[in-house]
Amino acid sequence: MKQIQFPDHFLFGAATSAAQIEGGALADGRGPSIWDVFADKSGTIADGSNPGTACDFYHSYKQDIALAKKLNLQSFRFSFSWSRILPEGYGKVNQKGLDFYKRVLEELSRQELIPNATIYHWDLPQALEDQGGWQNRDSAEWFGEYASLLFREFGDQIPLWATLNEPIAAYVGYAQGIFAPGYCSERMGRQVNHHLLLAHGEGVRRFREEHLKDSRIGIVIDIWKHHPFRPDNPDDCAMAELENEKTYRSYLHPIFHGGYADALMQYMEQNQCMPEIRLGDFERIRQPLDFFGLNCYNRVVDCADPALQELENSKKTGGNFQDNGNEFYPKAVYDAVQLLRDEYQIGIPIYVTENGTPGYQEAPGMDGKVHDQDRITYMKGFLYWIQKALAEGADIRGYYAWSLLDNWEWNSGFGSRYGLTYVDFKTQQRIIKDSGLWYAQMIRSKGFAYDTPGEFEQSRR
Ligand code: IFM
Repeated sequence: MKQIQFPDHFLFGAATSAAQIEGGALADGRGPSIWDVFADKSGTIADGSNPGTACDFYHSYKQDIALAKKLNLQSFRFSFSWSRILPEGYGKVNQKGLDFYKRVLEELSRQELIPNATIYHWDLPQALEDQGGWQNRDSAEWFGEYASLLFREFGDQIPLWATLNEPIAAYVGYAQGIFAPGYCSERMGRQVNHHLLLAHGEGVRRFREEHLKDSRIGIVIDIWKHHPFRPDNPDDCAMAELENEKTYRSYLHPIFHGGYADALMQYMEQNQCMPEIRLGDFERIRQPLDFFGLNCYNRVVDCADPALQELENSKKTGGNFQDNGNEFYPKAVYDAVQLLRDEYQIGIPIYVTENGTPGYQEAPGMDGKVHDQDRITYMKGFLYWIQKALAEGADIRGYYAWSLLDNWEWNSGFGSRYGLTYVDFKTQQRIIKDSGLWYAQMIRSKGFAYDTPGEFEQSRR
């Protein structure tokens, strides 16, 4: 047996987001978000559900924070619901909304859990969407006002702040139609991306204005690196390369290099989807950051031949595919860290702010327990590669499992369970899964034993 050991100061936690766990959609003056409205349109959510109740964290936050403590978590990652605090998106503040987060922060402090807060995790107030949402260039100002309010109310109590979580979700919502608000225009998608980047820059600028002594700010971006299915096939390689540009690099480049990469500019020109970019925009976007939040779940394999791709997709069982049909490729996190270090020379600490895998048929067995061995294997694999990057000098400071609880998984509804804890959405009963028990034990000893590196190192695609 071999042993993986993390340094004492390495932070372990779990991540959540407001729209996915809180519920209380109509409670105490909250305004609707784009996801409340989108979910109520027919055919948008796989099981026809909406986030109205979700895990009812709005009412059960005390028990859930106690649960996080029971799992030995050191940090709790959550997001603020913009429309709970500013139902109209700006202007009049809903004091009851602020009070809820005060209570959550008090409870985290009582349980000695370090708060890690995201300002925006996909749930734009519908009132702002009614004014064009992220398509409106004013969105950067709206976001700035909201962020300043949070910094003034909670600044010092939160050591880790992130402006945005996975800005690509807005692109999916405006360009691909499968996320809220449900538009299908590449041009809109590229424009909203640009506005989210401006909002991010504005949020960081506002943060610096507050001179918070013990708090740091960053952004959370998901890196799903695209690989060619046939590495010696030029079409597959070109396809993967372009996808890398269109996805995570479209954020990393402006944030760290102060502009869009040539390949993306060319793509946007050729496809008539160039966003309106004003003089000075990239200076606003490229603000020095204190840390980088990396969300990493997997890689994507691209094949230019649709028939071959389909054949490949149909083989997704056994081998290095998990029972949920996803490829087991834990090296994805190592690749992402390398990319941040080599291509972007980021030079700031990295936190892995999300990592997890869904179960579609998970339910308690006859013994009342949830045996999710695949999830344990998945986490071990990613932690193995994180440890390897650390050993090679990467400055990775922490790891957050996605997620503390099964929750409302956006357009997949309740059918896609990512939790360390099983949630019965009818009774709101919680059952810690085997993965939660394993994680708690792993955190206690800051490490785990494994058989051979081969378990995690091979890609048997
Ligand atoms: O549930 C989402 C989360 O909101 C953002 N990152 C990916 C998770 C799993 O799909």
